[in-house]
Amino acid sequence: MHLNLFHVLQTYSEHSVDLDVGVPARGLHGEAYRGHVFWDELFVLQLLNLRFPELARAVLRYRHRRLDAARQAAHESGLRGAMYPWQSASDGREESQLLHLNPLSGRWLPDHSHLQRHVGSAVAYNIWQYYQATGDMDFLAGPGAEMLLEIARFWSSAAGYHPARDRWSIRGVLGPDEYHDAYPWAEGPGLDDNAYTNVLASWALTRALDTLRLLPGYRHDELVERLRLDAGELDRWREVSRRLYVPFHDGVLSQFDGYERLTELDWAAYRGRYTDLRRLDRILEAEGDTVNRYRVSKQADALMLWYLFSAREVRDLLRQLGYPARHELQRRTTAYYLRRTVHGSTLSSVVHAWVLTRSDRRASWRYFRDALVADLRDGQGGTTAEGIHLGAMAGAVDLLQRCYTGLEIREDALWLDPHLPSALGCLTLELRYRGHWGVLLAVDHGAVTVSLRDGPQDPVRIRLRGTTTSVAPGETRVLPL
Ligand code: IFM
Repeated sequence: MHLNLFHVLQTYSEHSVDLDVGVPARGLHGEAYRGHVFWDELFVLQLLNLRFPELARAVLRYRHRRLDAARQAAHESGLRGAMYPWQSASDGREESQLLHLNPLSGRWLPDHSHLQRHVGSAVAYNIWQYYQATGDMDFLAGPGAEMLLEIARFWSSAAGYHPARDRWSIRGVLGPDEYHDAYPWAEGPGLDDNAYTNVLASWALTRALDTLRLLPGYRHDELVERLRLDAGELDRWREVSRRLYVPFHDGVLSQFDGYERLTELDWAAYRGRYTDLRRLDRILEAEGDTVNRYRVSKQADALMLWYLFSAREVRDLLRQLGYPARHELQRRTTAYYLRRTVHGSTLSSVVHAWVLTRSDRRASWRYFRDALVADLRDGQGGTTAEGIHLGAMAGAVDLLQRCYTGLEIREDALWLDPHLPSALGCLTLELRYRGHWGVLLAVDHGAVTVSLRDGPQDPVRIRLRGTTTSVAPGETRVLPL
């Protein structure tokens, strides 16, 4: 765990605060992906928000400096707002490759990964979480709001009305699962209504509207005028945020519309023939087939929703969209995709450890350990020499920080709901939260102890399983579980 944190802090330290630093997927440790920035900061910033918030803010400012490039990208695609690129480098343009090599077949193949449009939502999510952790209204009212509003504008313009369904759709995109880039029955690339993309777009639109309400009056008026936001556009945001289409099949979230038309892979046959299925896409292509035909995933996609949001929040998001999500949706969806996922990305272990915490603690612990040692053991097929997997390194530490403690920031309180794996006797953390330099949490199987360093700040409200306790600076409270 210390090594993981060390890797994160090798990339960032207080010396990076004033630098123009983003989150290259492989840290500053190697040349993989030519140092490109993807969406991996989604797995890194949640850790930094509660430990080194000024670093999280520096990374968000990096995105803000590239807002014009994202606006330009949207404009060139005939859309409005800001379209953050899937892969980018220093000038913020799209840098995704157009071809990639399958070493198994020796063929160069078209690469459509730039259609992963969900990066902007990751930026929006990070802005909101940073604001929740710090209460930094200067940032929210400044660069934060500008990015949030432009990202919301992008989603609203990317959504098209589907009259037969009386719903809005986002078509021609890819989700986080990079295996699927086209329908096997279609000529062109792109998939429709990726559940993760749509739910997050709805969330981003709602947060942008909330942000407008939160802004100080002068800043609200200035942004509305400068971005030329009128009532008609805001009405459309409201409408799209409530009526985006989300596909379901067999009582689970569908990764994208039409997923149920794909074929089941003969897993037993493939497991018999190959020892490692993580690059099933390459295996199938080399056999003259395509992974697009099958219900298989490289990494967590729909399940990302339960990584970013609590079960209750996912239910609320789906209900806002008019889908009466039941309690068992998470369990069923997790079991469904888990059976069909090969974890070809280290990020997948982080997400699965997270979503399995409550339903299968032992499995969660296994995935946690996979993420934790991914670079120590060079577990991703010899790729660590090209750079560490920063998202997995930070994500593994964050599993201890927020997942196993059940830590969330909601309604101006720290919510806790610990579910420690049995292998963990006790967890102690020192966090920063809204101006408090030392919120000490000690969590074991019987109690949570919260201590606040002395100082002039307001008390912190702790919500533990239905009870709210206020802890003042200098105070220690033991809260039994
Ligand atoms: O961003 C990730 C992606 O989700 C999976 N492939 C590697 C990328 C860079 O880490």
